[in-house]
Amino acid sequence: MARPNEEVEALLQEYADLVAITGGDAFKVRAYEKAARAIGGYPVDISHLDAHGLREIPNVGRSIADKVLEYLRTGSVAVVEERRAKIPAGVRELIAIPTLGPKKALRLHQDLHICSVDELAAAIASDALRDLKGFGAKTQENILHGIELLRRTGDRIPLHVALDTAEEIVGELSRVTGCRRCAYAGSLRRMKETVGDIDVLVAARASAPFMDALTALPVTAEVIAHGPKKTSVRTSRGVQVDLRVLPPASWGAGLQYFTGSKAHNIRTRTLAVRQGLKLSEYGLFDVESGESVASRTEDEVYARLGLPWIPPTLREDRGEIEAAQRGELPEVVTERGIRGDLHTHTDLTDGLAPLETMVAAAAERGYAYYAVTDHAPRLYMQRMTDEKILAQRERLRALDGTHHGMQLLHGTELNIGPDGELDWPDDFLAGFDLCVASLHSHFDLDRKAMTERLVRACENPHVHVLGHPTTRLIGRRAGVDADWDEVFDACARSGTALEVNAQPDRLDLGDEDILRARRYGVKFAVDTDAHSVPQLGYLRYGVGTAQRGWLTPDDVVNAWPLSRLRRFLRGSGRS
Ligand code: DGT
Ligand code: CA
Ligand code: CA
Ligand code: ZN
Repeated sequence: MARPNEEVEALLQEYADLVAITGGDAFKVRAYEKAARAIGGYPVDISHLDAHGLREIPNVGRSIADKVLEYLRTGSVAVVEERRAKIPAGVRELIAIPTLGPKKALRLHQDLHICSVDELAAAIASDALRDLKGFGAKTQENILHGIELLRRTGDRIPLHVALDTAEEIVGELSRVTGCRRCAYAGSLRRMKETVGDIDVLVAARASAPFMDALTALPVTAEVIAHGPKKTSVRTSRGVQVDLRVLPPASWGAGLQYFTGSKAHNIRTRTLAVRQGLKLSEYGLFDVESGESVASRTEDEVYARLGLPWIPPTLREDRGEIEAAQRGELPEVVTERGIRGDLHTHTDLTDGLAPLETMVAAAAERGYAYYAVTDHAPRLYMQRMTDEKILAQRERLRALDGTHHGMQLLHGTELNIGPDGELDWPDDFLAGFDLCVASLHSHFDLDRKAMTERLVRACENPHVHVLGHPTTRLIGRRAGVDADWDEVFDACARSGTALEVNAQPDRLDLGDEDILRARRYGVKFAVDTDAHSVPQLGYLRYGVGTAQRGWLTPDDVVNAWPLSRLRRFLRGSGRS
């Protein structure tokens, strides 16, 4: 398809969404949607057409043709810009939820200032829709279901959806009489960014009570297979769950086997064979005598293979077996090892909670320090001004140290312009303790321009963290195209940390990119980018991803004591 056609299709679809969400008439919305599809599917490059040619496209009348011409001539359309300015981009995301119409989306925005799907999910979780007319329990349930549908990425389930389900199921099965151990295994235990299905293991003498319990759980919508060794169900969210019950003596071997990955298991089995042993989900056996030599704990199984215990997040056959044999496994960063969050928002821009609430919640997590990084002026929906951010700084300074001694850093999330330029002049930037710089627009520059843009932003001495570097959205948007080796090298040289953004639909950088960036000696920041209190809890997904990228506390600037972090922020982190 010709590129201008695609661009105009997206623009008209966006206009339709904007009209719908601002309560415009349904006829107009449909007219723009139809025209969008027609132009997208039109076989001729529309940039070669005049007004007459455009109107030959089905569903394109004069008014739409005029807007297309305006776009082709100037690169934008005035009425679209006007509507855009009225509505945060995130609200448009809301009407993508299959069970939520534009009217309701608008209400959520106007009455509760909800601007994204994640915020909506958090609002429902915290019962914030309680008093909103037309949003009864049933409606909320439908919306949650719609959010799940939206988040499902192909056949694979996002990590956080799977984790919620798995924890609920493990909680239920742990209460069944006779349960010795219960845990989830598989790709979920390895914290992969999406999982195919959930593998749950139980250690018990009798399997039937657990198999029956799983099929009877409220979340179970359908029983796929029901047997003594394995039972598979599908939940109401469409997630498949495999339950296996193991004899207690086989727990360690079973957990090791079903945690995988398959590639890792092939390596451990080969190690076993070389020692005259056989490794299965039931144990590690001596081939000659048939006797079990290790099976109760994973530790025991790995030890008998001549290895230290390997963290599940490393079990991908990406060098962990060799590192373990050499005694050089990384001591991966843990959630407890993170001393502060360096990328968070408040209701001064698109966050849900006021500064005071976010700070109090962060302190509850036991952080030693915490940075507030609201959006900068260029993201003009957020209406940031110098006065507003300076007033926030005053409020923040007054709160500094008042919650369990937690130290506050005043920061901002800058927008990297098309040429790598930033929102504020250097002297203003110098007033911040910390600057995150991120891409929020112009995602389709060519590789060379994108690389230069990112490198230029990183080289600004006031930029400390490159936020969600690739800007991918898992299952929805690929990352931008850049020469990442060059960007990573620039980050290492300029002392700019790469973010591991913990938003579960971002996880950006992802594990593979982290592994690649690490080789340049780059430092990282594992941040939640929280827009609400519950999102501070997203940290676990960022830490899981950081572990999959083999990061240690030394690699992660927000695992450092504040004094070392401050040196890094002042620039002595630069080499
Ligand atoms: P997923 O569900 O696609 O995200 O990925 P996994 O890793 O959870 O894979 P799954 O659910 O098919 O199996 C769970 C674990 O069980 C897997 O990681 C390793 C182990 N496993 C399953 N089938 C095999 C197999 O044929 N050979 C070996 N060595 N291990 C297996
Ligand atoms: Ca699985
Ligand atoms: Ca499975
Ligand atoms: Zn942010």
